[in-house]
Amino acid sequence: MARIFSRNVVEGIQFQDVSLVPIWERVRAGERLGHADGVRLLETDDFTAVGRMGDWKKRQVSGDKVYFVLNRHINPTNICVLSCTFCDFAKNPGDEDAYELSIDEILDLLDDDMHEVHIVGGHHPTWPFEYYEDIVKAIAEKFPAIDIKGFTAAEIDYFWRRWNIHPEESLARLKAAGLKSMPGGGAEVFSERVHQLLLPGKSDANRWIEIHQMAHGMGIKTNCTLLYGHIETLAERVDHFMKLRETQDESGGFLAFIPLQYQVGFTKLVPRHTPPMDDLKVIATARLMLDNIPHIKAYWVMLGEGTASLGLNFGADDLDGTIGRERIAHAALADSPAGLARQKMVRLIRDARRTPVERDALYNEIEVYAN
Ligand code: V47
Repeated sequence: MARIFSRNVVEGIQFQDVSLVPIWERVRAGERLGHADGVRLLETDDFTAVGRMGDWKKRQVSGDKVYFVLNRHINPTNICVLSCTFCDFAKNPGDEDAYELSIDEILDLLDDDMHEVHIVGGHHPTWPFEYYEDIVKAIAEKFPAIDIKGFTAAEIDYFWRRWNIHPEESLARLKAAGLKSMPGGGAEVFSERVHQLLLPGKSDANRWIEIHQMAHGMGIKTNCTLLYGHIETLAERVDHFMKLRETQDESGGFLAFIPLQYQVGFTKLVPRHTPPMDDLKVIATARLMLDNIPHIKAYWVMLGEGTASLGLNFGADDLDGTIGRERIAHAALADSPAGLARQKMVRLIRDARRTPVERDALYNEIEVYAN
């Protein structure tokens, strides 16, 4: 029997799933979406309509532009006191593949062309806080043109738990040393159920939010993330979006949201990673729900280059950066390359029929690559 599709075209979008039409009407009217809307967007098979809505919303914010940055991810150590069940990166001291980078080794990974360094590492059992401060100082001194984006809220909380250095103090000292912004990692999923199952012992949702709000209050911009595609439910993903949106209403310092697709690696919480259709719906739903966060990244390292480039038509306006030698996703067997050249970033963005814009960590434009 022939399958009959409805032919509902509303304001330029053809809907196969007519339950999305009221959502589209609210998006066009500039109204906030609710929890049920978010779940509907993630559930539906009409992913092209979801993508068109996400793209429309993206264009309201950044037009045709898609940002990228010449950057380098540096993970100073993989030695970590935690054993989060989704993480392949963390090692114990003495493990064959455990490593610790010296400040000179870190400086050797950077060069003058770069505009951002992203620093995230394990919760090291004995490295004093001053070592992190010295890393930031040394980079700021040798490479004044590189914006330093470093330390997840979970690491800032660990400095408190391990060394009794209050987050306000560690953030102030890191800022004085040269820290410009903070990455969004460590948020995982703001669900107490998931937290208990996957990361007991790591700082929880309230603490993550508190530290980001503290940073915002001190003029430090931050990013935010969601780790999805493991044991979380669709409703828990949407709860997470709503909490991020509330946080941003209050303190306003999030620059970008990055959906992190769970890399199955050796931890295998689920048999396979999420299919591209789900990744694209997560990007579009984030764009539509997070109406107060300006940038949404399609993180090519975890999504792969193809899905990331498609994500630029589903509401994402940022491809992150060239990255250099990424270790967290690659420890979990990500099959993307470890880094991409500037020309490759430009090509992925042009493939998506968008205008590449090179930026710094704070989204100041460095160069627009006219098409
Ligand atoms: O905090 C760990 C996650 C994060 C796995 O702010 C995993 O601009 C997937 O936060 N599969 C680090 N994810 C990456 C991160 C990030 C990346 C790019 C840009 C920005 C930004 C932030 O990766 C960790 C954790 O949430 N993670 N293991 C895994 N198996």
